[in-house]
This record gives sequence, structure tokens and C-alpha cells, in this order.
Amino acid sequence: MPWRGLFEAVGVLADAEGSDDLYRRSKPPQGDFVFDETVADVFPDMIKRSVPGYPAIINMIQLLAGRYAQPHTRLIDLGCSLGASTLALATGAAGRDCRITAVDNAPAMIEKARLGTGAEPASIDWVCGDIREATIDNASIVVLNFTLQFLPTAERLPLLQRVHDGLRPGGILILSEKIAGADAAGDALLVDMHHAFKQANGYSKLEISRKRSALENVLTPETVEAHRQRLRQAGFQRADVWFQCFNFMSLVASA
Ligand code: GEK
Repeated sequence: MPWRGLFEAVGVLADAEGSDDLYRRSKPPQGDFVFDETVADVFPDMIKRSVPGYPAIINMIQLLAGRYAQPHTRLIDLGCSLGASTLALATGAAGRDCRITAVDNAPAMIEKARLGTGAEPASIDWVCGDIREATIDNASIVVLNFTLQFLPTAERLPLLQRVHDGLRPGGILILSEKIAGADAAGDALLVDMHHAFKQANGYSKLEISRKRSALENVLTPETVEAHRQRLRQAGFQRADVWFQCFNFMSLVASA
């Protein structure tokens, strides 16, 4: 099967759409960060320049799907944005008669995902809705690729319990998150290095600080240990971190 990288996965979108200058503008977005049309327009560039390892994670989701997608089951992408992780699932599971559900509550994202992937497999159901209300049933893979972090912390366990209960035996959750360091010094190092990564990708200190303020009330990172404990509480047997770069990690949790 041919390798499908991120920018192939999102089709022409990444080339056609703009570069992320939202927080460089003389009138930057005000208040808390929202996933509106202006964000959707620059999203591929934004996430690639902001999340260390994002293209690699998308490619590895394809490989994980190749290993874990069970025939005639559902693959569910919770918080799909423009569908990069969704298409990685579809490609990795090709030929196994899986149906894919991709959920996002931002109309701008889900519409663009639907349009941008028009010629893609008809096996994808695009749902504009809240992941806390998504049906999770007969699934062999559920993906939360940088989405759980946007839920209030008290609402994370109930969702993970539903994910666990909706997975078939042998099923997995792929959970990617921005994380907090285990202690203050460790956290400071990870945050500094993340900012260095963003500067190396062309963001100015002012843009970084404006974006940080916008995300402050919206995105709550937790330690890897807090995620592990919650996953155990939700019923998962084990959780193995397979990727980490600075304060971004991805793990596979087994039902
Ligand atoms: C990718 N997974 O490209 N219900 C539904 N969607 C939500 C909710 C919610 N309660 N909260 C946030 N979202 C993607 C990237 S981005 C990550 C995921 C980031 C959606 C939100 O609208 C956005 O599209 C997505 O979760 C998070 O692999 O921007 O850091």
C-alpha cells in the first residue's frame, strides 16, 4: 500500500490554503481561542508549525490502523478537524469493510473536511456534533488526536468510559495530547522547547504569547501519569506511550 503523508491525506487543502498569521495581524482574534472559519482556513499550516511531530503522528495512525482495524467494525475519529487523522484511518484499514465516523463540533472544520475529501471513500460518515454525545459502538479503533485536551477535566473520564465500553475486545484508543511536565522544572523545559520549536517555524514571540493567552482557558494539559490513571479508571488494561516530543505525546490504550 502506498505511503500517505499528511498533506496527501488532506488533499489539495494544505497547498491551497493560507499560512497561519492570525496572531501576527494588527487585529488578531480577541478572547478565547475558537475553531471558526479563520482557523479552519489556516489549520493545516497552524497545526504543522505548532505541534511537534504532527505529520509523523498522522502517518503512524495509518500504520496503527493497519495493525488494529478489525474487519466489519467502526473506526471513530473524535475531533477530526479537517480529516487528516480520519484519512489516515481510512487508508490504513483499506479493504477491511470498516465504516469510519469522524466527529467535530466546529461547522467550519467539518464542512471543509467533507469538501476537501470529496473523492475519498464513501465509508466515512462526517458528523457535526459534540464528541460527548457521539455514538461509540462496535469500534476497533477510536482516535482522540489532540481533542480530549479541550474538554473540561471533569468531563474526560465519562467520555473515556464510553470509549472503553464501545470498543471491541482487542480494540484500541489512540490518545494524543499536549501534556504538562511531571514537575515545575520539567514542565518549564518542555514549554521552553515548544516555544523554541514554534520560533524555529517562523512564529514571533508576540504571536506565541498571544496564542498562549487565547488557549489558556480552553486547553488544559495534564501529566502523562494523570492520563494513565484516568485510563485505568475508565477500564483500559494498559496504556503505552509510543510518541513524545517536548510537551506533546501519543499513546495506545488497550481495551
Ligand atoms: C487532526 N484530530 O488533524 N466536540 C467535538 N469536537 C471538538 C470538541 C467537542 N466537545 N472540542 C473540540 N473539538 C485532528 C486535530 S484539533 C487539535 C484536532 C488542535 C474539536 C475542535 O473543533 C477541533 O477541530 C479539534 O477538536 C481539535 O488530527 O487544534 O490542537
